[in-house]
Amino acid sequence: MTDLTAPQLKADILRHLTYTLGKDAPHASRYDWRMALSFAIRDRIVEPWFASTRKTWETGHKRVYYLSMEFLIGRLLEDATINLGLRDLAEAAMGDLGQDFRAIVEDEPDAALGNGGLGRLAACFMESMATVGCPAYGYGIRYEHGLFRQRFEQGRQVEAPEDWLTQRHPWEFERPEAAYTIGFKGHLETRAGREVWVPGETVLAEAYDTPVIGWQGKWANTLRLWSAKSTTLFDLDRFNRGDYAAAAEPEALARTLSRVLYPDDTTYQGKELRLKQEFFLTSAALQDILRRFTAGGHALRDLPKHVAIQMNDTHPAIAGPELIRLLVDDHGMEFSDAMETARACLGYTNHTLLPEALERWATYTFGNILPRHMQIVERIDGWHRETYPSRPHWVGIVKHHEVRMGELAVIMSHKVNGVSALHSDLVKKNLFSELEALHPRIVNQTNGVTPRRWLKMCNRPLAGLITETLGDGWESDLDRLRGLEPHVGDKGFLKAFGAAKRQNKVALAGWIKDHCGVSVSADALFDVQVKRVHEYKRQLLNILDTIARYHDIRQNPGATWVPRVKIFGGKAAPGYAVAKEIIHLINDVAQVVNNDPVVGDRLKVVYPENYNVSLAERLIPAADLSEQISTAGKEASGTGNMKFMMNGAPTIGTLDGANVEILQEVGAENFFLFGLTAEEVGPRRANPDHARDAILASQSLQDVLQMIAEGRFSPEDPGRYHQLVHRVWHHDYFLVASDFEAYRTAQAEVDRAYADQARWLKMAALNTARSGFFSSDRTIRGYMKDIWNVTSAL
Ligand code: 26V
Repeated sequence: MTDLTAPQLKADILRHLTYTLGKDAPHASRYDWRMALSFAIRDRIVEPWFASTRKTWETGHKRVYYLSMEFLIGRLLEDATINLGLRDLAEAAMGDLGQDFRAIVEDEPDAALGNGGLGRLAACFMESMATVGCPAYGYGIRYEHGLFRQRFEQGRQVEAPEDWLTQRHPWEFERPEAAYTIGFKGHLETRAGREVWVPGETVLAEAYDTPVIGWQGKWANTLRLWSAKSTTLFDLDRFNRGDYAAAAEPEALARTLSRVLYPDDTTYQGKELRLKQEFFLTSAALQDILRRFTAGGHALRDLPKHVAIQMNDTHPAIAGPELIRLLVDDHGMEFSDAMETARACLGYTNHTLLPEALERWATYTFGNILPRHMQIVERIDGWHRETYPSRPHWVGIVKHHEVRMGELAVIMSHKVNGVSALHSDLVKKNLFSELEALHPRIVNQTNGVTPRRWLKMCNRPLAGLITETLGDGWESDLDRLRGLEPHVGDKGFLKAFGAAKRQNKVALAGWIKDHCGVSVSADALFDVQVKRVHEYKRQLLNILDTIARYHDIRQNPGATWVPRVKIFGGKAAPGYAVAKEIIHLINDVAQVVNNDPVVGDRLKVVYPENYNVSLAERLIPAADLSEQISTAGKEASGTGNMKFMMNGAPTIGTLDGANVEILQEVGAENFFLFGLTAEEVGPRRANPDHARDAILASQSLQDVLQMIAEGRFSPEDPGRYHQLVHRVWHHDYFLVASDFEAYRTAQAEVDRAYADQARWLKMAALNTARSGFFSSDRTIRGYMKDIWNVTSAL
């Protein structure tokens, strides 16, 4: 793996610069150099990739297929060099060529083919499956435009299209030979007693493969993304008649299917195009899976022995009916056998309990776009009703003229999993309790994150210290971090730990100065909340606390203050007005606080634009405090919380999602716990005066709301936040007011702990030392054993 030398790598880079890019070194741009380096690195992935594929074929090993509408990959260049053990060599080779490796790495656009947690989890899983040697394909859509770019104009979020594919994507291989026809609409005909679907529209799904290399290059899998092409290339008749725009219409229309990622992860809105995208991905994947399976010469009844298909949320839940359609209509299997076969292959992961995010399609829309599938869904529902006669009348897939994708996914799966212990419990007890009672199948797989990207790559100072202290090997055996525990009593170690954190903070301070125009001190406590902006995640609670702190500093500037930098990051769905208002408020508060001479370094507020994977890699290693403050019962797991923990940032958080398990691992003395529990939330809400009572009991909250209502942060438009303040008083569904005082108390405890640097560093180091459980390698091994029934091929 590392038998490559710097001169060889240099020669490879120059060869690609010359023969792949057609550029002479003196005239090469940074882009050219990045391409040349990427191709040279990619060359090193191809061998292990072929070897892995070959071995899987030869041994007939079971394969996992991970179906996801989102893969939030980020950049790939540095990640690939790290997993190949070539990072330092690549840096040296580029240096020899007069190029700055860091600048080259940062020239790569993020592949932002996802919204947030769900998509990033899929990316971490791909890396972990390759690391543990689980033969797998990821299937997704090759969106031309990923998640929108976010800018602020006078504090307001403005969206612009993202265009990662306008540059060449050096990691993928186009596979024109792997293309499938996907049908929509049309009608059904009965031929020889069988239903036949005659689609009214068709598009072509063409494959693009990206190899995913695991740690130390021992195994590589494939991420296969589908791009939509027209089945009829070009309308020559129209062209000849001079109607040039119309001639290109079929191509343009087909391509809309893979044009853009849906940017709304808050509310499901029965949009036809979304359903078509979901079917496009799913049908292409299943056709590909069956083609590969039959090429292996097996009988279709043996599918579950060789194939495990995981549905990442309900987005690909049409996989149940589509697999049945392919087995019955195309391969002549009996319906009941097809049911059994499909269910033995399929698994479903639930990622949210929020009712507004659960997918339901009007039977009208569903039946219009997928007439045969509508018929099959009804057949499945009937089968389920007959198989479980005790099924309550309100349970089922088709209800009130809607197809409920959650119920469909559960019924079609042999295993269903939640993503943290608490969440899985709630899925079992609330969301699917009746289905679970009829046929228990819900299990837990607590999420994880890949320590290669989220520690080794993004935090070189800390990773270096860990290797110095523990030696090599922790990267793929993260429980070894426990070996740091004996060192947290050692002053020298703590000092080095603090120095690593400080180095990251200094680097971030420089970046903030350059990109946000705000000077922050690296001595201040860096308090970070980065994630999608959602009411349930309660960025509002954080900014209200920030205002309270601002108010107190102004009242008493002479007191001893632990200086803080409040750092926010995250996008709001373009149509989510309340979330956008919260962003605006945070930016308005930043303006006032950062320019108040009374405050100085005691408090700063920064909100960099366009939070994405790359920015996360910059912020998380520099964080002192991790904000995980959702209303209990609402955050399925969280994965950012795990990244902060690994990077030595203690959490201030509620008992929600995986915070519960973080608290368990790290111990209460190293976690700032506050707030209502999931069980207390319901009864609290039942009191119609809950917000009013909480506000009247807190002078501080009254002052804060008063300041906002008076226009202290929007002097040019004093009424700007009247509605927002009104909502806190009268429609505080997420219990911001009820948790406010508890949050303030926890924040005061944070100040006290940070003021004692020896105590703080110990807490921080213990967070890293006890984060081993949150490696996605552990999660993937759990899926392999409990859901997929597949072993490592290594
Ligand atoms: C939902 C929807 C609704 C329909 C339209 C498009 C769309 C796109 C994405 C989503 C995803 C919402 C679910 C989600 O992202 N859940 C997050 O999953 C993370 C990984 O399991 C978990 O850590 C977070 O707590 C959870 O919010």
